[in-house]
Amino acid sequence: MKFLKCRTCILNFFLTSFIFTLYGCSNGVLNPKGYIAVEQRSLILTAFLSMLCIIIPVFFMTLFFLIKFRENNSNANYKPNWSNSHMIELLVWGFPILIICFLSILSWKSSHDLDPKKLIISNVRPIKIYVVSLDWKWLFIYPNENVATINELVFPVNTPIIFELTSNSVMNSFFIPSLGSQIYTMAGMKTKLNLIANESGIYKGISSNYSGVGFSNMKFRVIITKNYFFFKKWIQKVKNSSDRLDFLLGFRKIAYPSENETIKYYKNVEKNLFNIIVKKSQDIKK
Ligand SMILES: [Cu+2]
Repeated sequence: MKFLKCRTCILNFFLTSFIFTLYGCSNGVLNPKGYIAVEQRSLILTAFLSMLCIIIPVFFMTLFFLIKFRENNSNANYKPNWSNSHMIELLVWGFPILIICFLSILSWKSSHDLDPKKLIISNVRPIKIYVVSLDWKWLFIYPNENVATINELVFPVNTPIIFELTSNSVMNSFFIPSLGSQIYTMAGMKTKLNLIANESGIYKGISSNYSGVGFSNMKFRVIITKNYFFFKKWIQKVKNSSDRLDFLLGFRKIAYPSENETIKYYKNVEKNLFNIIVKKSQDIKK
C-alpha cells in the first residue's frame, strides 16, 4: 500500500514537471514567428538530435553490458586476458569525433548566417528602431516617424527591422523569444540587431539579463500588425499623444529608476536623442 502511494506520488511529480517543461514552448523559442527564430529553432533541434545519437546508444549499451556480463550469466564468453578491441575503440572515438565535426561546421555556418548585424534580404523597405534600456523599462524610438514609446514595440509583419540598441545604465539584454536572437545593451555602446516577423500577433518581449530590483517586471509588449497600413495608424495614435521627449527634460525624467512602468507614447522626439544618450555615457566614462 505504502509503495503504491509512493508510486502515484512519483508519477504525479513527473507528469507535472513534464507539463511545466512543455509550457514554455507555447510562446517562446520553440514556437517561432519569424525567419531568424525558425532558423535558430532548427539549429537547436539539429544539435539536440545529433547529441542524442550518442546518448541513446550509450544508455542501451549500459543496460546490455549489465545484463550480458552479470556474474551469473553462464552464456557469456569468459576472456580473462582480453585487453583491447580496435572495433570498440573505433566506435567509441569515431562517432563522437564525427558528431563534433558536424556540430562545429553547423555552428560556424549558422553563426555567420544568423549574424545579428546581417541585413535581412527582403523587397520590403526596412524600418529602423532605436532601443534604449532604462531602469527598469524599455524606450523605443522611431527616428523616421519621430515618435517614441515606453514598453510597447509595434511594427508590421514581413518587414525587416533594423534595431540599434544601447543602455542608459547597467547592462541589459533585449529579447523577443518568438522572433529569436537576444542581444545585450550596454551604456556608451551601440549594438545592432536585424529581425523579421512572419506572423502578425501580440508577443512578449523581455530583458533576459538581470539588472537590479525592478528587472522582473522589465517587460514590453510587441505588436506585429497585419500590414503597413495598421502600423501607420498606430504611429498616428502615438502622434496624438500630448507628450514630447527631449533629452534635458523628458528623458531625464523617464530615465529615473521606476518599476512596473505602463505604456507611454511621445509624439515629438528630440532629433538625435539616441546618439545623445550613447554619447552621454561615453563622456561619463572619460
Ligand atoms: Cu560592450
